Formats: sequence, C-alpha cells, structure tokens
Amino acid sequence: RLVFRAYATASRLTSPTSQDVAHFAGFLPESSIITSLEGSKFSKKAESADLEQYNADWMGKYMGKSRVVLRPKTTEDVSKIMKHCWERRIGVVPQGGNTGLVGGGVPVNDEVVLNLSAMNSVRSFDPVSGILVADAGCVLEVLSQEIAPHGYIMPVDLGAKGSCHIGGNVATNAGGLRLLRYGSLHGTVLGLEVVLPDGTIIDQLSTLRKDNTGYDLKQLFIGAEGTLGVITGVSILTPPMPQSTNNIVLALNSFESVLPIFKKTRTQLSEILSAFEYFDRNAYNLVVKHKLGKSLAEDEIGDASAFVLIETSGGNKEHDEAKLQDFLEEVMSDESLVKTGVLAQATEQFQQLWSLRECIPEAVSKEGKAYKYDISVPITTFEEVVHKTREQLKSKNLYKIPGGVKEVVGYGHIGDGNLHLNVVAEKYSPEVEGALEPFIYELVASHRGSISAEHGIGLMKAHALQYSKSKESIALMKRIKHLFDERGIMNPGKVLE
Ligand code: FAD
Ligand code: 2HG
Ligand code: ZN
Repeated sequence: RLVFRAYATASRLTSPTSQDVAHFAGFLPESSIITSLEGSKFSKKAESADLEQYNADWMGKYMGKSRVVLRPKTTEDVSKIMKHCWERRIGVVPQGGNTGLVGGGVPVNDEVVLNLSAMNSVRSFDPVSGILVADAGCVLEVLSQEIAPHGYIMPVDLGAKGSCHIGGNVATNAGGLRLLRYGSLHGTVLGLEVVLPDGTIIDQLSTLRKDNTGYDLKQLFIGAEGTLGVITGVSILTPPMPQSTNNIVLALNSFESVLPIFKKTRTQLSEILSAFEYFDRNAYNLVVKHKLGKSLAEDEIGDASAFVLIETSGGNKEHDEAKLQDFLEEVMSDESLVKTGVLAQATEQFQQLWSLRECIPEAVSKEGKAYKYDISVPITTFEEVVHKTREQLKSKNLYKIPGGVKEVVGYGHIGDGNLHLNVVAEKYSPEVEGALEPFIYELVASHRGSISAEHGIGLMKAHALQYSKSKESIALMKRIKHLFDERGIMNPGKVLE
C-alpha cells in the first residue's frame, strides 16, 4: 500500500535537481543545505547516512528517499524556498523535531525536507500576560526553560518535549499530559505566521486574546500536519506556574476501579486536578523491565492489573496537600478498588512516578517494533479494546510466536478519553499489519470513536480517514486543501490520499 501511494505521489511532482540546489544556494548559506545530489557544488557532499535522520521517523517505521534537506533561518527564506518549489512543482515536507508517530514528518519519496530547527529564537515574552511569541523551530522544553524564571509554564507537555518543536506541536495539534487542565492548542494558540505553498507569507501572529474579525484562519493550520503551509512563528498563551504540584500512583485491583476513582478524583480534587493518566500492567512491566522507571513495592502491588497516575497543581501548598491526603486516605480505605498507593514525597520521587507513565513509549520502542493506535473511544471500553486486539492476534496465530507480536499494551489519557493501544512486534510485517487493520479501525468506528485522538493522520492513516470522517467532510477537506495547494506540493501523501 505504501509503495503504491509513493508512486502515485511521485507521478505528479518533480524531483529536485542540482540546479534547484544551486538556486537555493543563491540565498541560503551552505550550512543550511544538506544534499547528496550529484553535481551540487558543495564543499561537503552529504552521504545517505547524513540524510537518514531526516528521512527516517522516530519509530524506524517509515523511510523517505530525500536527497535535499534545507534548514532556513528566516521566514523570508522559507518563503523563497516555497516559491521556487511551487513554480517547479517540487514536493516539500515541513519537519520539526521529527518525533511524530504517524509518518507525517518524513518524505514518502524524494521531496525536499524543510527542517525548521534553525529557526529557534524566542521573539517576545510578556511576563504580565504570559503571551509568548516564538519561532516554530523552538524545542518545547527549551521554551519551558525560557519562561520558567518568569513564573510561567507551557500549556502543552509531552514525553517528546526534549526534541519536538512548538511548530510541530501546533501542526499536529498535540494533546499530551496537560490537556485535561489547559485545553487544546486550538484554545491556547493566539496567532500564527505561516508560509503558504506558493510562498505567500500570512502574518497572523496576533497577541490578542479576543479577535472576532471573521474566519479564524489560524485554526486551519492547527492540526493540518503541514499539508496547508509551513508554520514559521507561533503566539501562545502560557499559564502561570502552579505554586504546588503533587502526584500519586495507585495500583488497582482491576480496570473496573479506574472509572469510580476518576469520578471521585474529579469531584474531590476538582480545581487542583491537572492530570489523570492510565496504564495497564503490561505497560508498567515494560517500563520496569527496560529500567526506565522505578518499580513500586512488589509485595504491595501484587497482581495489580491497572495503574493510574493523578497529578494536582494548585496555588496553596497546605491546602492542596491536605486535599490530596484526604482523597488518598479515602480511596485507599476501599480495598475493593485499590491495592496500594504512593504519594510523591519529594521532587525526585515526583519525577520517578511520572517516569512510570511518561516512559512507556520509549520502553515499547526498546522492546520491539511498535504499531501505534492512538484512539478516542468511550473510557469504559479501554480494557475491552486491548483485550479484543489481543484475541484477534491470537486467532490469527500471530501472538507470542517467533517473529510475531510480543506484547499488547494499553495506556493513555483517561481524562481526555484517549487510549494508546501499542502492539509490539519483533518486526514490522504485512501479516501483523493485516491482522490489525482494518480490525482496529472498524472497532473504533463501532464506538463512533476517532482513529486519531492526538497524533494525527500522517501517512499511516490517510487511507483510513473514512472510519472517523463522513464522505461529505472528506470532500470539504479536499476542497480546502485544493484552495491552499492546488499543485499538491505540501507534504504530499499525508492526511489526504
Ligand atoms: P514532526 O514529527 O517533525 O512533524 C509532525 C507533523 O507536523 C508532520 O506532518 C510535519 O510535516 C508537520 N510539521 C512539523 N513542523 C511543522 C511546521 N513548522 N509547519 C508545518 N508543519 C509542520 N503527541 C501527542 O499529541 N501527545 C503526546 O503525549 C505525545 N507524546 C509523545 C511521546 C514521544 C516519546 C514521542 C516520540 C512522540 C509523542 N507524541 C505525542 C507525538 C508527536 O505528535 C509530538 O511529538 C509532536 O507534536 C511532534 O512535533 P515535532 O516537532 O517532532 O514534529
Ligand atoms: C503518550 O501519551 C504519547 O505517551 C505517545 O502520546 C503514545 O507512543 C504512543 O502510542
Ligand atoms: Zn498521548
């Protein structure tokens, strides 16, 4: 399927040549161009190994064949690149930190990779309003460090924070660990600067909280995964840093306990609740096995089959701790629900407890090749969906056999109704993929769920959009795409087939 799509894309577009590279070299410094094209007059010709990090995705599942990577430093240069590629009908893949999990940030074929990592300056920060304006290529964690001394935090947080860019976060509408508290980027992003496929610069880098001047154009680029334009600047509202933050991990007798505890958490911890995350025993075991998290006391957790991590963030240490303590005592007294609970006593333990949840994707990668399904389904069905997937793999005789599936794990953002179903195999194979798809997409559709809760569609799910979007909606999406990019050069093959 991937191969077919790659050819379909290639037929419409032109491959970049050494003349194109010479054109780029007319305005970009040599250090901003990485190419292995023959005839390009560069002091250092790139080897395929130099290009691999831009062609291969984080999971090692997708691999493009690009021979030209551009790392511009200014919006004007992005505009010149796009104008040239538009005129020449060369495909362009915007790339941030390349941590995406659906193959959206790497080329399908030999498109130009437009990597934003050299656009990494903070443009302004207002310590009264908390409004930050930054280049799209700023790394999320670096932005957190920049605003922390002013008493602010980024409204989005995720395990990939050390590598992903704010532009990539906006382009994927990343959800992450703080969505429950601070909402989605559709709410916190105040403005964007975008370069359209033909090179036009759209300056909507507003710092206004309120601006009802017709269509809210920036929303179209949030979550468009680089298919409508290149985001070069982001204006975002950052919340004040909480004065007191605590977390607990509860080991539960069964998944059945998750929902009553979630309900209780929402009522009892109410305004200080900032995260409610779930992970099953298999996910926990993998993190411990790969030494990415410190195991809880074995004799206390016993055969616990589910875990939740609850975080609180508030403005008054004594008040928040007393509230959490009361909550913990109450849930722990119900032995039918909870086996044991750990309340972080210090910053180090706070981080350790978070690692048990945050490091699951990394543990999964260390275990094998991951098929990742990032789905919205009713919370009540989380465990059932994981169970049905395991049964499906068993029925096809692909589970726990040499070369087959090693583990099926479930975890995710309970507060957002978002399950991460990860199937870890010894290798990527058509047999395993064939057993999982369309099986999982049909299962999701039977619950009227979403086949992409937060990671996007990318290349992985472009063929499966109809499981979550009506044909009328897809037709409208195609018209919007055509309006912005009638030549189809922006991130070809992604989101829409
Ligand atoms: P890339 O991977 O480089 O690109 C992703 C997509 O955005 C591509 O389609 C690309 O073309 C486009 N893009 C990138 N930059 C631009 C730009 N400037 N303009 C236009 N388009 C652009 N996601 C979540 O939602 N929640 C999580 O909790 C979460 N946790 C993660 C944990 C790990 C360990 C990893 C590896 C990934 C995780 N992700 C999560 C997935 C992911 O979507 C994010 O990591 C992130 O938002 C991608 O940012 P990036 O800069 O790496 O983008
Ligand atoms: C998370 O919540 C991320 O940890 C990654 O969204 C999920 O790797 C995954 O499937
Ligand atoms: Zn997630």
